[in-house]
Amino acid sequence: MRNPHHRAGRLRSALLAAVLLAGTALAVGLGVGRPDHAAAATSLKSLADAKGRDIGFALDPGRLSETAYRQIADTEFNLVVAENAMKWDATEPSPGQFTFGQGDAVASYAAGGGKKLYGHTLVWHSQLPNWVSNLPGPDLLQAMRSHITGVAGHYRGKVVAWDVVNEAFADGGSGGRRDSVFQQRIGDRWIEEAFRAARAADPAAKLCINDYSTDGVNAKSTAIWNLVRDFKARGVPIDCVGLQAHLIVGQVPGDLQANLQRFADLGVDVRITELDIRMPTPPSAANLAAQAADYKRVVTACLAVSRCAGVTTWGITDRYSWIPGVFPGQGAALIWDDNYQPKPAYQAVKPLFHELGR
Ligand code: 9MR
Repeated sequence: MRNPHHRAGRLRSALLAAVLLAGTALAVGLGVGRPDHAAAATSLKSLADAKGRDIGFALDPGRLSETAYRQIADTEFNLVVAENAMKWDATEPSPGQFTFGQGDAVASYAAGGGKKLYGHTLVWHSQLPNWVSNLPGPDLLQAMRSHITGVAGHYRGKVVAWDVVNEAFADGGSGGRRDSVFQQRIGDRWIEEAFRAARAADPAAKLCINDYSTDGVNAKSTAIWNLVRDFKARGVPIDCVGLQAHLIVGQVPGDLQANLQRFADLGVDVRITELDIRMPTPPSAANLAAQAADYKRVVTACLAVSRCAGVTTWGITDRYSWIPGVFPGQGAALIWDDNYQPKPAYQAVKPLFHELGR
């Protein structure tokens, strides 16, 4: 050191910085960080509200008793979807016996916080009770209609939109339907039967078809595009298409925006419904930075399409994400880490709602 005074000054600054850092860490640890109104003024929610777009998250109502979960849920999102609570196994575990306890917890959380409620999902081959899978064709159609009537009727006037049909198309390049019980026993018309029943049960809700690996232009997304075009031509009710966007870091399709736009051009709304972007765990700094750029790409693509209603992430914190359970060694896919700290992806997404859009 050429000048001892500079050295002492640097030491003092370093000490001060350390004290400030420790204080901040303590405050964050104690949950006494920014006052709520200051957080709210710069939240994703407030920025999305100002743009007229939705920023949503998949809610597990069992987690709301956790302070950090609740604080982020309250502050950062203007739309809520039930991660599991409104699925068939949760809402009609036995024939005609509807159980809405968990679903109602999600609905009342949304209503209490002035957030939109998104319905997920009326008909899906997964999380389907055995009694449904075992029905012969005519009974299955009847059971599907009455399930839709029961669930969409119960939430009538409360949901802005329903994923009426989830994951009905096959993986791979066939462009065909998934070989589900509905497809096998009812045939092609099962999807339109579901949409007609949903319209009758809740005429105000937007009715969506939702799927994964349909984010770019490919055989599967084109199969859905063809279905929407056909429904529009024949007057079968359909209002929106959900792209789940369960993505892998570094692999956001370059034609995501073009894909959103081609659906919008059919006269339906579009939405990113289940966004997460996974990577090997533990996450490297490079992958977290790449993930931030990827989140930015996805949100930017939505904001660039005026009929893109918004973006929903499939959870809040990496701690409770579905990914590690299904893809061992993968995770870190959301925008808050295991300890509820905002990740680079959070910082990357936030200004977009400010800068871009209609
Ligand atoms: O996140 C959900 C997880 O808790 C459930 O165990 C799982 C059961 O299949 O469903 C997960 O959510 C799925 C969503 O409902 C539809 N698209 C794929 C999601 C991730 O599997």
